Amino acid sequence: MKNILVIGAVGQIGSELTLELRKRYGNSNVVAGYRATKPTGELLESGPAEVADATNAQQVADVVKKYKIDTIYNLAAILSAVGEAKPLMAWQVGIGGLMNCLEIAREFGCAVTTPSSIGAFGGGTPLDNTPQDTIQRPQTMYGITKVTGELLSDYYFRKFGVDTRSVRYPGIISNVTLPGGGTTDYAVEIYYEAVKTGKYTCPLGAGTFLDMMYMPDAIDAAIDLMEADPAKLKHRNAFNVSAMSFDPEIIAAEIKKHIPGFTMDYQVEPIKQAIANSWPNNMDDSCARAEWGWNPKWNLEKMTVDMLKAIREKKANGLI
Ligand code: AKB
Repeated sequence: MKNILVIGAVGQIGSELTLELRKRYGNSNVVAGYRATKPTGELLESGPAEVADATNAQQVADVVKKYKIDTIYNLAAILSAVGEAKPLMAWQVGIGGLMNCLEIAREFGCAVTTPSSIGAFGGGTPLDNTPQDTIQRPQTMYGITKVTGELLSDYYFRKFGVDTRSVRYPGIISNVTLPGGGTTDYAVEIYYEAVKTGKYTCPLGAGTFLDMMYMPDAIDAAIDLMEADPAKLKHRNAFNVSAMSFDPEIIAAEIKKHIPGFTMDYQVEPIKQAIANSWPNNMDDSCARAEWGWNPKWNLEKMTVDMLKAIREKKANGLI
């Protein structure tokens, strides 16, 4: 990777991934691609930023040509809960955007990574220790775009030699940019509410186990996979990766260790609950470990300390 374009650079993952890529590959070599919201602060000041809407092939191609891009991180997506409200938009962004990236990558010789997700599972997938290769019949539009994305990415690799690789992310927990419209967002919101108000109303019921990961591990996964020796990759799109699995009771109990007065109640949102019920409780990520050395560093205990510290700082600085 020499010249990198991050599409979706102002989003939850993009805002942190872009800065980490700049640290590792040089500020001027990583372009922050955005659609409607221009980057601000360090993201804008530390390197190039360009309008690059994944659904606009010309815009993306122009940026790829201008900066001699060799690697595209395509993070444009409509997450699972919003995807159920806006299925056509979810398809247009998820698959229209991906097809543009794949075609541009074919023409200009770029590598492409488009994260898949636990959303790619469902409809008969074994939910415990979910295998790398298993049944994928998701019933959400988000999941359908993720499975289709995995297949298209494999197709472009086999048919045209485009270097496509990706991970299946679990819920990503972070404290820089909020997620939006996902089923796993509760695991971010709970920390903010714990610090701001000391209480949280959870949209998923007790006993709903889901895979999760702290942002630093998510960023390492994205970069390490793109740096991996291709000769060692038996799989490509997409690798199960996980760092922890918990339900709302477990994360709430962990927060309570630091904020003893914290309380949580439940108001289950049926659409989110149905989605969560169809997703793995915990994935088997042994292929990622064996093929490219995946090894997460953060568990629930360590992450909780770090999340609460960061959010308390935001509160002290009047940012939340
Ligand atoms: C969502 O909840 O939609 C996402 C995901 C797990 O892909 N965070």
